[in-house]
Amino acid sequence: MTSNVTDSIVEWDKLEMTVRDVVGREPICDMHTHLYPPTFGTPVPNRTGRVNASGLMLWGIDELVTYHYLIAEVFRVVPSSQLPYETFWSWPKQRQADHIWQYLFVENTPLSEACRGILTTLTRLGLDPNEKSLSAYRAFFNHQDPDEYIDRVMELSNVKSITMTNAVFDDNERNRWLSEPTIAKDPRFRAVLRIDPLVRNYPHASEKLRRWGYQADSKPTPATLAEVRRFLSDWLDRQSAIYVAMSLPPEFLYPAPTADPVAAAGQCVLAEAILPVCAERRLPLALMIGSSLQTNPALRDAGDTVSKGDVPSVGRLCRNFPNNKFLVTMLSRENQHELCVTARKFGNLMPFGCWWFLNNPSLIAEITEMRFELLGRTFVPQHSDARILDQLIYKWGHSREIIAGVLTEMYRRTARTGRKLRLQDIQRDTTALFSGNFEAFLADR
Ligand code: RAT
Ligand code: ZN
Repeated sequence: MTSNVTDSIVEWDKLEMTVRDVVGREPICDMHTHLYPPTFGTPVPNRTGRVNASGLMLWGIDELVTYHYLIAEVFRVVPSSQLPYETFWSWPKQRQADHIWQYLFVENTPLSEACRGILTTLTRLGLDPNEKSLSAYRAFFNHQDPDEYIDRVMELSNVKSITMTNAVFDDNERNRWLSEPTIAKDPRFRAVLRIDPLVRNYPHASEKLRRWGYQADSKPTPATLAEVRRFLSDWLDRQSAIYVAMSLPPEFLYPAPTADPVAAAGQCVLAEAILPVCAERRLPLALMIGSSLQTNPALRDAGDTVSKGDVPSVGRLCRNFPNNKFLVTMLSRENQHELCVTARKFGNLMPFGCWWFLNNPSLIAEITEMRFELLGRTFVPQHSDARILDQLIYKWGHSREIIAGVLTEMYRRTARTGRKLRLQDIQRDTTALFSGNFEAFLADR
């Protein structure tokens, strides 16, 4: 684009079209997913024939349709009184997928965001979303090569970089890193060290640390904390992780209540091992706050829920650890305003994404508008949280559309004051929102 084009003032009646065009063309850096490259194995049948039952790279129709959001939804339509949870879980994945397709897509109108996502994905892949069974889709996916298919999905979703979630306390994942040191050399993917158990349940995590050769007592003594720091350093080096992450329960408080020894131990590990290691390496710590695990354990991965977290605790962490950088997302709608206000007070806090149960059009629009109003463009509006590769297509397709709509409205308000908007302003803001703010936060030393 020549400079006089980018310098040109965008006319009022072209504003929406221009914003949608710029936002649609902007490559995305997806800062939180649960996606993996093929080196981590894939359980999905495909034309390479390299199928690995415990593989972590999930993609294809059966994975898409059995996404845990849809499992929760199918039990609304066919409740456990008609189909016991254990019966559903005993079925092979294909049968589970057939059941979900039948009840959420064939016998009912797919209205929910997770259902609509499947339809968007199929359509963008050139498939007809009206099929009565999954067989035509299966035939399509069986003909894909996982590695080439990643390129196709990244192109369709216009995602330039995928950030993984590398859960080191998951034995399947951990063993893969240990047995194959070059496992994460795929330039399309970046690693993130995920360490929930260290803070959520340190005494339990310490048992694993001991098994792995770290002299970590179940109480966080000074010698133990040094060993936890050594463990973190080993894994940060092994993964070349770009940040450290954990999800925390709604009850998370800083400082931790002294009457709760597990929370107190977790806080000690956070304050004296995790945060110092992050500060020393200038790596952000991502806190994802508000997930209550297993409110209905029979639903397994679909059984978690949301409650309000404590935003003042986030503020206290930002204030007491000024040399740390915090990426924070909160699961409860009610926490969003306080989180924005806290971000106005602390430059080392970057709010990000509309997480999980917030990843719905009405809530993305509301939260994004509020963030613009309180923070200008200094936030990361969205991450996909995709667990299944193909979801990038719909999660980003849907979010781009909503963010472009909100951004247009913000520009209209600004333009109404008499301020002129140039194409380059729109381009600069869009790049900041979809990759620049995150990259700058990572790079800020
Ligand atoms: O959104 C999800 O798929 C959740 O199950 C969680 O994985 C959550 O995103 C997390 O990272 O803990
Ligand atoms: Zn996640």
